[in-house]
Parts: sequence; C-alpha cells; structure tokens
Amino acid sequence: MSLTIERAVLREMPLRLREYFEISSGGRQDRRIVLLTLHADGLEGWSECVAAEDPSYSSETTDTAWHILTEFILPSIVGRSIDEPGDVLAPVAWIRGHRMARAAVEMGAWDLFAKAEGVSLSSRIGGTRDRVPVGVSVGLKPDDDALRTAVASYVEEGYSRIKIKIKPGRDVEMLAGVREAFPDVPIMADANSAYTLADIDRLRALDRLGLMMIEQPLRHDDFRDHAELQAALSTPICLDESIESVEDTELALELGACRVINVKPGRVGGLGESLAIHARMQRAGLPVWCGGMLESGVGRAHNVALASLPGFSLPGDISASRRYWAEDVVDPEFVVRDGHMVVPTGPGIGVDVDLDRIVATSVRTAEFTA
Ligand code: OSB
Ligand code: MG
Repeated sequence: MSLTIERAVLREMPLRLREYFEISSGGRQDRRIVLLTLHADGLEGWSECVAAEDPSYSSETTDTAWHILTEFILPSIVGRSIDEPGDVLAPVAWIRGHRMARAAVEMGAWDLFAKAEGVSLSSRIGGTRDRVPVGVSVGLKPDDDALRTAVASYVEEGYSRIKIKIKPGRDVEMLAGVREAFPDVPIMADANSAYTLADIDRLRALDRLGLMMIEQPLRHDDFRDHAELQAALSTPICLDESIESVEDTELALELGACRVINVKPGRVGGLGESLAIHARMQRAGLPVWCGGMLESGVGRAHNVALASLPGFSLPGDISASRRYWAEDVVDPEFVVRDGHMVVPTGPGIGVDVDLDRIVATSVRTAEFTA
C-alpha cells in the first residue's frame, strides 16, 4: 500500500479540564490541545501532539512543537508518497530531539494506513486485546481528606488501579492514609522526579506501603541513581520521563534502573518506537503500560490501541473522557466499565472526530498542501 500525503492541517484548541490537575512540578486547569489531520486518498489521519504547555515534564512545549511542526516537519512531508507509516518522517530524519512533534506526524500516518487498509489501528499494530485494563492518575490535592474523597469516587467508578501523585512532604503519611482507607485497592505513586538519593529514608518508607510500583522518583536523566535505588527497594521502579527510546530502555535494563516502563507514544517519538520498547521489554520478561498526557479523545484513541498489545499487561493512565473533559472531541466518548476500556474496532482510531467543533474553537490553524 502506498499513500501520498496531500494536505496537513494543524490546529490548536483550548480545552478546560473538569478538575485542576497538580503534579510535583506544578498545576494546570486549561490544556492547549494540538491536533493534526493528514489527508491522503480521500482519507483523514488524526493525531494529537501531546507536548505540555510548559517545559517541566519534558523540554518540549506546545509552542516548540508548533514551531518544529510548522517550520520544519509539515512543509517537508506533504506531497510525498510513503509505503508504511514510519516512512513519513524520512525527510526530517535530520531533526534532533522534538519527539512529541515528530510523534504527532508518525501517529497520524498510522491512522491513515489503518484506514486505507480498512483495519483498526489496534490490529494494524499487533494488538491482541478487545478491552484493556485502565487506571486513573490522581493529582496532588490540598489535603488528605480531599485526596481520600477523590480516590473513593474513582474506586466507585471501578478503575483497576489508582495512581497518586507525590512530592516530598506529601508522600508517606498521605499514602499510608489512603492505604488504610482502601486496603484492597491496587495503588501506585508517581513523583515526576521530585526526589534524590538524599531522600532515601523517605523512599524506604514508601517501600513499606505495598505499592504496585513507584514511578519516576528521581531525575529524568539519572539512570545510575535509579539503579542504585531499585537495588535498595523491593517495590518495582517504573520509569516515565527517563525513557525516550529503545536505546534508553536498553540502558535501563542493563543497569537495573527499573522493572516497569510507562510508555507514552508522544514521549518516545511515535508508535514505531513504542512497539520497539514493548518488544524489548517482552524479551526481558518485564511489563509495560500506557501512560497519558491529559489528551483529548484523539490522543486517547491512539493510547487505547497501543495498550491492546500483549505486553501492556498493567492498567494504563487511560481514563474515561469525562474524567478529563465536560465534552470530549470524539464520538463515541471513552467510557470505563468494570475497570476496562473497550478497544475501538472501526477503521483506524475507530472514533469520529468532531471537526466542526474543533474548527469553531481553534485559536490557530496552519495548513500545508503539496
Ligand atoms: O507523569 O504520567 C505523568 C499528566 C501530564 C504529564 C505527566 C503525567 C501525567 C499524568 C496523567 O499522570 C495521565 C493521564 O491521565 O493522562
Ligand atoms: Mg509519570
């Protein structure tokens, strides 16, 4: 199958989170959602650029991604004919970094190819599940009561595991309280790099709480310290920010820096790199799960497809549309039942995108034609 990208349209639309979301580096109420549409042979490939508004999670931001996409990537890829999704980025292989910007284009191409072949994105990438276990990521709350109320409502909604954001001072006692209130709920913690090895006593105390895993306790580039910490703890360490490629995965495995990886296709440069990380972790006999970046339904659809692969054996940060938005941009919206989300079976991402609303509410648009 060969496709020619005739047109690419990039749009930014504001979308307000139903709830303020806070992590160790700061909080957010409003997202700047960046959506890409690739047109080929009468088909539309949809994807989302997941870069955040500020460079705290990664060095990329909404504006750096917009810059790289509009100045360098999109002008080079329109008019080109490609034989498989990964080919779409061949003309811009010289671009260093900017994986979230690149991932948006690559993922749009995967949706296009799946649609052209009349198969779901899940089956196009080797998915084997028709529904995936899902969890929820709970932000830092003003106090322990507010946290317990939030956790109780997500437990009520049936999520398969609860991830709780932590930072120094909002960690051991806070999680012990949640553990006591919900003794049977699978709980994990995500520090977004808020600790160093100097905090070893606190990290050892976390180790005694029976957590499923501790996500990204240390700096994003500190593979050696993560290896030292993993050797000192029995709780598995899950790496998020540290892993941007299969090479990073290789290094983490060699050093023993983690036992789990949170794969976000945007962070690693696309679905192709995600599949390579998945394969490497399967070879190591270790689990992966699909993370989230507070995406709209477009990004979520890609995440659900990825999570349908066999090695994605742990619940992902893939929550119901209404956990994030009053109204999602896709139809049908994503819902959670019995702790699972159904993998769409229609062609490509398998959900309809509300183009009229996106056009009506976009604050900027950039269009490229061959
Ligand atoms: O560290 O996993 C993270 C959101 C934005 C940036 C980083 C992270 C997160 C989340 C939320 O934890 C995941 C989601 O529900 O989309
Ligand atoms: Mg994380």
